Amino acid sequence: MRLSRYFLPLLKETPAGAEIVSHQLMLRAGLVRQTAAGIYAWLPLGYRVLERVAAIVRAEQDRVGALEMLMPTIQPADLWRESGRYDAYGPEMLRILDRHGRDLLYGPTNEEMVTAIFRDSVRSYRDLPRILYHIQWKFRDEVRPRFGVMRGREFLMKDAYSFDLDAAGARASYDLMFTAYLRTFAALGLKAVPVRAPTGPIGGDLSHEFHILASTGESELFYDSALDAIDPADPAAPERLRGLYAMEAEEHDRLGTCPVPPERLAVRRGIEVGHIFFFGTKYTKAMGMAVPGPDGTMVTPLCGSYGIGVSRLVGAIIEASHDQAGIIWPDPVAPFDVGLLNLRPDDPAVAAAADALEARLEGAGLSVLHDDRDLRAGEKFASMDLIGLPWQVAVGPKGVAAGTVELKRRASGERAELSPEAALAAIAG
Ligand code: P5A
Repeated sequence: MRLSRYFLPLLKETPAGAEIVSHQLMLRAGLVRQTAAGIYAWLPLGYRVLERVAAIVRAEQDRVGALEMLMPTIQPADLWRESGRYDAYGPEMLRILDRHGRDLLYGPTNEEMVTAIFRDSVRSYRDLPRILYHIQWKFRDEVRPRFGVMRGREFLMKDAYSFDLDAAGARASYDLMFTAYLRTFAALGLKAVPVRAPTGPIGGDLSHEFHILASTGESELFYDSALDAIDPADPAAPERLRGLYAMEAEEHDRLGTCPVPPERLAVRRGIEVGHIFFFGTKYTKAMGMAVPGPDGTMVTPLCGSYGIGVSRLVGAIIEASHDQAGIIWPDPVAPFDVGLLNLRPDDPAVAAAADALEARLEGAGLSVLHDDRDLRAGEKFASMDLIGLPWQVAVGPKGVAAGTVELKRRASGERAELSPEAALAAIAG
């Protein structure tokens, strides 16, 4: 992809009103633009990241047998009257009137809708267990949308819903999702800490939040400092993370006695990127779902719901991975694998070498953003650092004469003069 034909509106200055680094960098690096308070348009570069994050979330849901579907954003109010949440949800719900005077709403979550859909088609216990999910935009009219996509009003969520016949099955579904979540965050290159949590307006008996540790997080966490030594890339990381103590401040205080000795207890802030709930028959009972069990008696299915903030994750990843110069994308979510810098677009030999290298990189299955713009080299390097692609390859007149390019790894800053073949081999790993 040639940058001269791309849409990448970079900002030199830190935009006023963007309080935290991820919000500043998302605006400066041309990933998003705000269109109304708490509502964002995803520009081409940002949308590629959002899609890659969603793809990883999807792969881990599919892997545990959850079934993808797509429910609409707009829901009829009557569904929520059935569960009793229409009035209870309050001003966070965006309520809409259609031309016939019927009450609609922009869905803040989908427990009611999925329960109604499943209820209307489920015939017997053989149709259970099932986990259904979708990745869809939600709207919550937050009092104080802030921190960019981190606390938006419109945001992308992966929400899954499990239906089980008995408590043991429901617990197994919950554990399956718990494991899928730890795998998802690890695959995104993140260390996410599971935290026992209160259930809030979703309701229910058992709940965990998943937090990325970052100073700008909205929650204060007490945790076993053994967590700090865990490398998210370690295949055993999910199991270790599962076992260690971590609690939100309020819950930690309520507990009174802490199982972790004081010298091992750490306090840091966390960004909640996922939240799972087991709430039993809360919605199935209120909405009249019952299926004939194996012995013919009617059974009310037990349910859980499982959310991941897909758009919030993009901000959280930047909070966890940036430096003074800009974003440092973890390889699995980077919008392009390689930033190719043509340092002298006016020099035909350099342009030919850069074009040839772009073709070879793409031929090897790598995605390339080729900066062929007529700008000073310094500005090109600064732009590439800002947008944070994992690899940079610079092609200039001296290198072309010597048969080399300069390869830089964004995360470590390490540079090397190599032949184009060697650079390709290093990137392709
Ligand atoms: C679980 C799935 C639910 O809504 N119902 C369906 C349950 N849970 S939740 O905790 O309220 O939200 C799930 C995740 O969505 C993200 N999130 C947000 N992201 C950006 N802006 C917001 N205003 C916002 N609100 C919630 C969080 O990552 C949360 O964990």
